[in-house]
Amino acid sequence: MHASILHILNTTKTRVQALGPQISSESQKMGFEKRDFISAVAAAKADGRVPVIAEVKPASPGRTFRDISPATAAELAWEMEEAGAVAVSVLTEPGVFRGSLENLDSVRNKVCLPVLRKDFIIDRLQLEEAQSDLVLLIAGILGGQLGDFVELALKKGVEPLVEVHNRKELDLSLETDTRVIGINNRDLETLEINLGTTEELAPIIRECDLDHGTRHLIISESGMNSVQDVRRVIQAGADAVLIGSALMENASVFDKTKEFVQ
Ligand code: IGP
Repeated sequence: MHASILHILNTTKTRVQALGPQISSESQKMGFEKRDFISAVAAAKADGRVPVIAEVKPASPGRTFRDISPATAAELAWEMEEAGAVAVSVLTEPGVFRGSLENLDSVRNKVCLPVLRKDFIIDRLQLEEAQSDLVLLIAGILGGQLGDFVELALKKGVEPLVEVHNRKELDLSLETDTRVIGINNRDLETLEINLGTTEELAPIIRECDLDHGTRHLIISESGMNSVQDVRRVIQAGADAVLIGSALMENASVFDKTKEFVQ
């Protein structure tokens, strides 16, 4: 793991330890109607849009994009929705990524799209502390606990998006009941990008689907800056793409999202 990721895991652990008494899962459930990501992707494909999960990300290791208050997050998400994005991803990790649960709530109240919680989930209490339609589960962090977290999310009615970066993590994820697999083109040890990761792993998922009569949704994540990049990973077999930095860097999130959606 890269030093910044190890730092996040440590601070997350400390934060989660303080969490217990605040959580009330019963009150959380009230009025929450899950938005279906899988059919949103199918609908986008049916009307010829590239399924783009657009990410609200204030910062990433070594980079700051913009200050994002809950009001700003809602505005950005609205631009993403107007431009045809299929879902919105919201960073909630408060340290290195400068995200917040308030941004997540604010986005979900503003738009009708499914919302993904992007964080470093290491404890089941984190699944109680917020409401989202999808939750990121990172295979390289959860290891042998991955299957349990997938079950827990499914039981709560939250769609797990299991993130993998190599063959070993992919094999682990294929043993779980997840329907959505994210192939992260960024290596969490070096933070380097290689879109070839999607080209290597997507065909393995497709082959496994053929053998087992399953149908996973494949999300290619990270490092896409151009329409060509997006075409490349879709060509490799991705059903959807997850894009953050390229949108956050652009003066117009609407225009840039639209460019990717086409
Ligand atoms: C977006 P990019 O390169 O477009 O900003 O990447 C997203 O994939 C990235 O933010 C991400 C991430 C993560 C962030 C992928 N996996 C895990 C935090 C935690």
